[in-house]
Order: sequence, then structure tokens, then C-alpha cells
Amino acid sequence: MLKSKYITKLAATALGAGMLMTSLTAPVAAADLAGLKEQGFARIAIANEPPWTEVTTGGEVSGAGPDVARAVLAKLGVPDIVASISEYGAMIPGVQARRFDMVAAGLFIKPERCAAVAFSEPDLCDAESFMMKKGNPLGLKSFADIAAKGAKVGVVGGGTEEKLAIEAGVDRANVIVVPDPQSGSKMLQDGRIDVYALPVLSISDLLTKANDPNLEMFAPVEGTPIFCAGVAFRKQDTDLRDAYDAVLAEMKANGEFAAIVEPYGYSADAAMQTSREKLCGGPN
Ligand code: 6CS
Repeated sequence: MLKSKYITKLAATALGAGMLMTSLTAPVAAADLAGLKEQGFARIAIANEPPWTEVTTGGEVSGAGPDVARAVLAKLGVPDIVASISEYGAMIPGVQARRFDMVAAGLFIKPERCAAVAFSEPDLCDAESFMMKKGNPLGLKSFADIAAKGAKVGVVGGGTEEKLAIEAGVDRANVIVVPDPQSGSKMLQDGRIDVYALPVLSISDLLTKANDPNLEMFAPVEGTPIFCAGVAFRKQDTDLRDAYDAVLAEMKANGEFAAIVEPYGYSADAAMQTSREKLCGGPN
């Protein structure tokens, strides 16, 4: 695998799928700090959903999540990250199976996830939003509205919006999983979905890139909370998680954390005002 900021997919191209499959299927030692230091990098799962996570055409990995993780890991003596793009629904199974050492994708801290992984303290918070045709012709302000109107909603696979739609009673046939975060706005423009649900900063980024006067955002989605994400570690890797948290706390206290996340549009304060324990509904 290529080190530094290049994604595995690029590595696959350069090294041939065979080698990638070996590296992806070979058992990996426990993701403890000593092991990561020796490895020289941490393998992180991302989604490529700017500004949370972003991969440039050249394979460079950025976004608020990887940038915070890179800074914390560097202070822990792990000089690099290697990122793999994954669907949200595959991130927790992937870290449990040690395909990744951690998830730094803006994975929202929620009780059902806290049962499966060990989260860091919160880092990135945001509200939920809808992208729709200008004028919001179907009057969609909540997932309940989507259900009532029989509208088709685009969601990323295994993400929070998919769960919110189902819980609000949206017919499963009307919950359309988009292949990647970027393609939802195209599907909306093509009329294949009536509304696209993602966090506010994600939809803001997509609207800027679409540059389409016929699209608009509705936010916050009624009946949904502010969500806060954290880095997800394997349940057993709490020593690594605790070491990560100690450095993250220092960076929150000395302003380094805010200097990384606020240029992306995140509120450092929002993450500092809550805690993993509050978001998990108990210790994690
Ligand atoms: O963690 C999640 O489920 C959500 N997080 C982000 C950054 N985007 C969408 C996803 O549903």
C-alpha cells in the first residue's frame, strides 16, 4: 500500500489488485499504538463526502476528519495515514475486521454504534438538511413529510439519513441508496429522486459544486437533532482510543483543534460542549 495521504484505490492501480488483495486480506496485528508506530501509518476509513472527508483527483486525502486524525496521530508518533473509501454501512464491520485501524469519516456517535465500536470524544457536529428542487415543490421539511408525500429520498448507504427515513415510515422502495455522496445531486437533477438527505455542510458543498439555480437546501430537517461524529476504533482498542482522546483534549484546549475544523465550517465549540458519554447514552 502506498503510504502517506494516498488512497488504497490509487495503491491498487499502482500495485495491482493482487497485491492490494493480499494486503487487505492478510491478518493485521492489533491496532495498538506501538503497532501503528512500527507500521508507520494508520489505515483509516473515509467516505469522500466533503468537507468531512475529501479525496482529490490526485489521490490526496483531506477533509476535517482526516485532518484532525492526522494531527492527533502525528503527535502520538504515527506519521502518516492511508485512507480507503468505504460506504458508511461497511465502516464499522471494516474496523471490527481490522481492514481499517480506525474510521475518521464523520461517523455520528449514536447509541447503536457505541455498542459496536469505541468512539473518540466528539470532533465534528452538524445538523441534517435536504437538497431539493428550487421552491421545495413537495413542501418537504421532515422525513415524515417524505413518507406522507410518497417522495423518493436519496441517502448514502448505511448512513444516518437512511435510518431516519425508515424510522419515519418512508416506504423502503422510496429510500434510494446513492452509489457515492457526489452522485445524489446528479440523481436529483435527473429527477430520479425528489430530495437528497445529508448533513448541512455536505449539501452546502454539493450545491456550490453543482452551481445549479434550480436546486436549494432546506435545513435543519424538522425533528432531527444536531449530530456529532467521532473517530471509531475497534471495541478492544480502548488503549489506542484513550491515547487518541488525550491528545485530542490537549488540541481542543490549546486551539489547535479549532484551527483545523473551523476553516471547514465546523464549530469547535459544538464538539466541546458535548461528550461521547452523552451521545452514547452512557460509557463507551
Ligand atoms: O455517520 C453518519 O451516518 C453520517 N455521517 C456523515 C458525515 N454523512 C452522512 C452519514 O449518514
